[in-house]
Amino acid sequence: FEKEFTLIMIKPDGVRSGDSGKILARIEQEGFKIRAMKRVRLSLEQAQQFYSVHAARPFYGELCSFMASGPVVAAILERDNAVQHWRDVIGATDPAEAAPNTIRKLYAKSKGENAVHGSDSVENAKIEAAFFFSGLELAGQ
Ligand code: DAT
Ligand code: MG
Repeated sequence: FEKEFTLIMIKPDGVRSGDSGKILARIEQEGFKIRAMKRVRLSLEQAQQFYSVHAARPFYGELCSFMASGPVVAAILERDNAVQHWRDVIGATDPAEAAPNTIRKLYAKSKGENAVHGSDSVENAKIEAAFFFSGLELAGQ
């Protein structure tokens, strides 16, 4: 990619509530290029692997079963400052604390079911992109 990228997900609650289209429109309004995208349902084991950094946290079990409860939309988004810009667009983890007009303020229900994911660093964006997408899927992007 020419610019920075981040790995995002529309989580099962966002897909279930029919907000995927609005979130994808927001992605393009914010100047991101969608470089790869897929809709997949994670197994419990895959959710546990994706969130393994949180394995010791008390909410880990609940988080992983929620993430495996229905399909997610995963995408690689490219833009200047992609990681931080997406974190700004989604807002705080807890929608009650998220700024006005952020995706979590608009669409999330709770701290646990908060509509979207975003990588927290450029390094983790690479790891998370490789979790969802193969080199073949990214070739020619
Ligand atoms: P973020 O998704 O904003 O990067 P995180 O990495 O701290 O937040 O946590 C990952 C996910 O775990 C988060 O999106 C929702 C869930 N989670 C975090 N803190 C929680 C809590 N206190 N109670 C329930 N779920 C929580
Ligand atoms: Mg995080």
